[in-house]
Amino acid sequence: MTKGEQARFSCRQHASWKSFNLLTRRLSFAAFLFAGAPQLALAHAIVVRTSPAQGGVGAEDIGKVEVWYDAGIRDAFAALAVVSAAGERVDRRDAAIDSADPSHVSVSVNRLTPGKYTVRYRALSADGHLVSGAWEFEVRP
Ligand SMILES: [Cu+2]
Repeated sequence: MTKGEQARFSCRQHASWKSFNLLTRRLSFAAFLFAGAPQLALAHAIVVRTSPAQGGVGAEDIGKVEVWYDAGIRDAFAALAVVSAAGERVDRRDAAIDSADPSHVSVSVNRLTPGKYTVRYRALSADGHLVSGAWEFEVRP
């Protein structure tokens, strides 16, 4: 199983647990406390904002690329990579979680030449599931 397949598998697994939690809410209060409460305490992170935005335009001297999740993520696997249309990595490989905001990850980039760029993100959310994906932006002359 590739990493991508594992991530998709995790998401499906998470979705079924979510449905399970919704079901337990409809059961009696005692049953909810017994079966549903422990899972509800762990949050599954999703991306809520990026800079530049998906499909947006960035300046040549943008300096950094950023992503915000809806909840804090775990340190270990936070990654952000910026790749040019030619497939070259243009970030400085220094992706880091903001010490003042654990839901914010940024990576610095060299001066960007005009063209299309893809940003790949990956993070481990508090519930232990891997969250990953990509978005694109463009630098215009
Ligand atoms: Cu999850």
